[in-house]
Amino acid sequence: MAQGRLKRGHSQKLFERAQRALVGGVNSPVRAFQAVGGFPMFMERGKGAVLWDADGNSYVDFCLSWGPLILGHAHPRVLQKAVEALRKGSSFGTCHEREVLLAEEIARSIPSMQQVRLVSSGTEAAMGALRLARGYTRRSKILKFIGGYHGSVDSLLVQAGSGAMTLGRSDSAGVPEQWAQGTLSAPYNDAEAVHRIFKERGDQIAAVIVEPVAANMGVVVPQKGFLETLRQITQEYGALLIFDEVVTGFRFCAGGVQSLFGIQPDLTCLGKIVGGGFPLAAFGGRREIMGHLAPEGPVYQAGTLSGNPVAAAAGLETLRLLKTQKSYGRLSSLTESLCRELGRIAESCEVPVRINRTASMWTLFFAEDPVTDYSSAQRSDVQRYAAFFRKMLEEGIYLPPSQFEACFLSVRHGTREIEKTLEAARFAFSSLRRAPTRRREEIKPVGV
Ligand code: KE4
Repeated sequence: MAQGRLKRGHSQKLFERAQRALVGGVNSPVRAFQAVGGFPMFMERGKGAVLWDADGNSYVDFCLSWGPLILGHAHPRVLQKAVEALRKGSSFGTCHEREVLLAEEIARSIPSMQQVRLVSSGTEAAMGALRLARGYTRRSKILKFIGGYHGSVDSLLVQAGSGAMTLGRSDSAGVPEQWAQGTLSAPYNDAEAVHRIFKERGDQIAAVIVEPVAANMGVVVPQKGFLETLRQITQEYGALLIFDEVVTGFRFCAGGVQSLFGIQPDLTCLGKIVGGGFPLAAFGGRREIMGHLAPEGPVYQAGTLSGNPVAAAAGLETLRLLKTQKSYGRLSSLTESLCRELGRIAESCEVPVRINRTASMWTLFFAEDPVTDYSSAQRSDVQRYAAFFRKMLEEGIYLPPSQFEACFLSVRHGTREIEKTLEAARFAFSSLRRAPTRRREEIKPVGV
C-alpha cells in the first residue's frame, strides 16, 4: 500500500526482502506496522530527537526505541564510553569492574535493589525475578494484571499487553496450558479483585508482578491506593511484590516509580534506559532474597552476555548524565505542555481523545471515556489511531505503531520539535474531523 507523498521506495524494497529472511520482516512483532497499516520504515540513523529512514526522510521520534533513549539517539558521551569499552574488547564472559560500578550506581539510585543481577533484556529480568520469587517462597502461582506486559516470558503471555494486545491475541500459542494456569490475572487498578484472588489462593501466590505505571496498554496510571494495596496484601500473605520498572526505571526520576510512591517492592526489574540503548537489563532486591540466586543459592539464572562491558559502559554513562543533567523537571513540563496542546487541537477538530501522561511518557487514546485499564483501553478507536499515525508520519513525526504503546520525550526534544509536532497534529486531526468514528466494540468479527 503506497504511503502518501513521502518517498518510500528503499523501505518498501527492504521490507519485501526482509519478509523472505525474517518472519513478518521483523525481529519483534510490534515493529511490523500491522496495527497501523502499510509497511514499516527502515531506519538508517538517529541523532538527538530525530530519526532518518532509508529514503532520507526525517522524523521527530517519540518511540525512542520503545523507551531507552531518554538522552536521545547517539548521545556523544554515551557513544564515547561505549567505543572506549569496545576498543578493549566486546565481551569477556568474566568479571569486570564496569559491571560492579553499574550495579553500585543502581543500588545507590534505587535503595530497594541492594543486590542486582545484570541480564541482556527486560524479558530475562522478568523471567529471573519470577523464578527467584518462586524459589524463595516455594510457591508456584504468579498474579499479573490484564494488559500488563513483562516481555515474552512463557508464563506471562497471558492476557498480555504491548505487541500481544496490538495483534489482538493477548495469549500466545505454544505456552503449555499448565504453565498458563500458574498465572492468575486481575484488571489493573482493581484492588477488590486482588483481595478476592488472595482470599481464595493467597497461600499459593509466590509474587505479584506489576508495571507501577502501565505502559503496555498505552499509558495507564495507578489509581489512588492501588499500589499501596498490592504492597499491603503481599506482605499479609507472604508473597513478593515485583515492580516491573523496565519502562519507568530512570524515566521519571533516578529512584523509579517506587521512590515517587514511597513503596519498597521486594524485587524490581529494570531495562531500556539502564542499558543506554544497549542490550542490558537487571533485576534486584534485598540481599536476603537475592542470596537465593546461583551461585549463592539454589535458583539458577545465567547468561553469556550478562553484564556485557560495552553495554555496562553505556548504561553507566547514561545514569551518570541523567544524575548530573537534572533534566527530569524540564522533560516533564515540556511533555505536559505538548499533551495539553495536543488535547486542545483535538478538541478544536471535534475529535474525542483521552491523553494519559506521567512525566515524559504519554499515550493519546482515541477514546471518549477515561482509560484506566485494559478493557477501557480496548474501547479505543484503533482505526482512528492508525489513520492519525499515518498522517503524522507523512508530516515527519514518528509515533509508536500501535495505540497500545507509550510515547516518550528525550532531553533532545526542544521547542522546534514540539512546534513541528503540533503543526503536524493540526493537519492530522483536521483530516480526521471528517472521518467517521468506529468504536472498537462496533467492529464485528468477520462472519458475524
Ligand atoms: P525486552 O525483553 O523487550 O527488553 O523487555 C520486555 C519488557 C518488560 N517489561 C516491560 C514493562 C516492557 O515494556 C517490556 C518491553 N516493552 C516493549 C514495548 N512496550 C518492547 C517492544 C517490543 O516488544 O518490540
